[in-house]
Amino acid sequence: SVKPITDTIEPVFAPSNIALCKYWGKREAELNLPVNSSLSISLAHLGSKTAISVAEEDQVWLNGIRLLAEDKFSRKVIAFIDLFRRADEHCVKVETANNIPTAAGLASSASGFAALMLAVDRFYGLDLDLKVLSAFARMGSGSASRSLYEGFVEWQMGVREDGMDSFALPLDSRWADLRIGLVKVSTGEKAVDSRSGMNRTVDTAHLYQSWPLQAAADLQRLHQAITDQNFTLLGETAEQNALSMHATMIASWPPLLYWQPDSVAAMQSIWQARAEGIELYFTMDAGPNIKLLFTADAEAAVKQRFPDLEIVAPFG
Ligand code: 2P0
Repeated sequence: SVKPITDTIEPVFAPSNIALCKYWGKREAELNLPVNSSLSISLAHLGSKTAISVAEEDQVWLNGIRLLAEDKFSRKVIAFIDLFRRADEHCVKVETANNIPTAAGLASSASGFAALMLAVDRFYGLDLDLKVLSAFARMGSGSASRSLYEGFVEWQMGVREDGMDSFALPLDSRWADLRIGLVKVSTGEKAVDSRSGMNRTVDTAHLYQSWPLQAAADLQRLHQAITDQNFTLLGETAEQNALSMHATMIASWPPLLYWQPDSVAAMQSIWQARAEGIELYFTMDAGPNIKLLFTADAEAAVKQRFPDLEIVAPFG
């Protein structure tokens, strides 16, 4: 149990991330321990900024709006703060601002809990090292473990029961001309959140049994692709990994299909582009939006097909 070292801190930033090898399924729910290791790429300037200050009563603000105390996100944030303070100690105001659409499959909980972890570290003067911050951020939201770093990041599943070896580390490889394109099919709240979605898949889909093997093989291939700067291998692996994850969701009961007609239209347009020789691939998370993977030389051709694209250069 610790006391804040200051009444307030400046906002702390953490990037959002997109997994090329997905995290899908927990082996332990309390500590958020994953069934498989995952590998992501952080989204540079897109993410969350979080500040904490002492307050009269606990309160969570999201994008300038105060959330109700019983709001799901608000309760998760306060439960996370409670990992680091005694309940009777002091109240806090947590202010988070996202520059990405919330709950639209663009992983705002990843950057949100990573920024919250960094803010908690500063507010309470914990001065924990990044591995420990990543392991604690994981308890707020699994994918948050990866949002502590820029660039390529691997979350190692770990084997320990206490979860302290289940944290993310950055890869030291850069890929200057890599681009990510965000195709916004829908920015509305989704009906089934990732946590319930993955639990349902683990509990009801026989197809899920093959997922850990797929993920382990894809992780190896992605390391190879990054080492060799082999974009075809990177794109093919990421796309197959995402579709394999979605296959396990579709095979759940009740079925879980995050796709909308526009998601499928985008996939078909991507496959058509590939048939025409453009190196364009996609990945998708627990939502209808499509994330494009391409390199700088294909940018003009990609923009022609997806005019409203938000493009991120993860390595600047
Ligand atoms: C990922 N997703 O690797 C995968 C792909 C969604 C699909 O990590 O229950 O919000 O808080 O640990 O981190 C989203 O799941 O779930 C996620 P919890 P989280 O990006």
